[in-house]
Amino acid sequence: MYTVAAEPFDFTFPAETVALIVIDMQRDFIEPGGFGETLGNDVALLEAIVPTTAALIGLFRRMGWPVIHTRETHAPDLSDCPPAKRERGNPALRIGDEGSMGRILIRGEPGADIIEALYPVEGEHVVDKPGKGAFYATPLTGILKDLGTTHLVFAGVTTEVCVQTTMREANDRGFHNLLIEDATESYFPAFKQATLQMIRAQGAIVGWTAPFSALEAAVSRGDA
Ligand code: C5J
Repeated sequence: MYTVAAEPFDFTFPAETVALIVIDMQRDFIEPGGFGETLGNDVALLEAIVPTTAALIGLFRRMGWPVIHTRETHAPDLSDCPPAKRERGNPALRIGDEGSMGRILIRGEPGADIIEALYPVEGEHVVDKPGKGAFYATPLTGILKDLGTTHLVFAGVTTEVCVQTTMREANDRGFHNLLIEDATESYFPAFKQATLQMIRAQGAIVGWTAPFSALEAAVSRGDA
């Protein structure tokens, strides 16, 4: 078992059954001109976690542990995008509209793809999800079952929306969840901090949180 100095207490995981889920590190959320910016957000905040997230993915790849990427995307005909989602609010551009990186959050469009710095390599699963949670209407449950996964490490954006929703879904399905604090971000720093607190409250009610350095240190100490 590897032991990570985490909050609210140590997170232990077996090498054989751990997997990393990187949530929605897509151009539409992180790069100027994408969906995130059309909603009025400062996308630079999200870009800041790219180096740590790259290091985290690199660690899993070196260890030979599975890496799963998710993308929040919809079919070109929007058949998997409920009007309640598309029509919500007053954004400059809605899901499916033509933006500077193609149609917003549409599968196959440049903006819906994962940013170059974190691009999946051959053999890594990429899960397209129409909702905020990665378990809803996706093959993720089957992928994790086939891998034999019991423990999940999380990274990605945004902390309080797709990351937190997926962690709660995973928690209800019996997974042990660790969120890497400096590999997740929100357009609203206060929401990120509140989410970290919510996740680890009441004795890790949803999961654990730790900085990437704590995971690195655990891996350096080795399996014990
Ligand atoms: C949002 C996400 N925030 N990936 N999506 O709409 O968190």
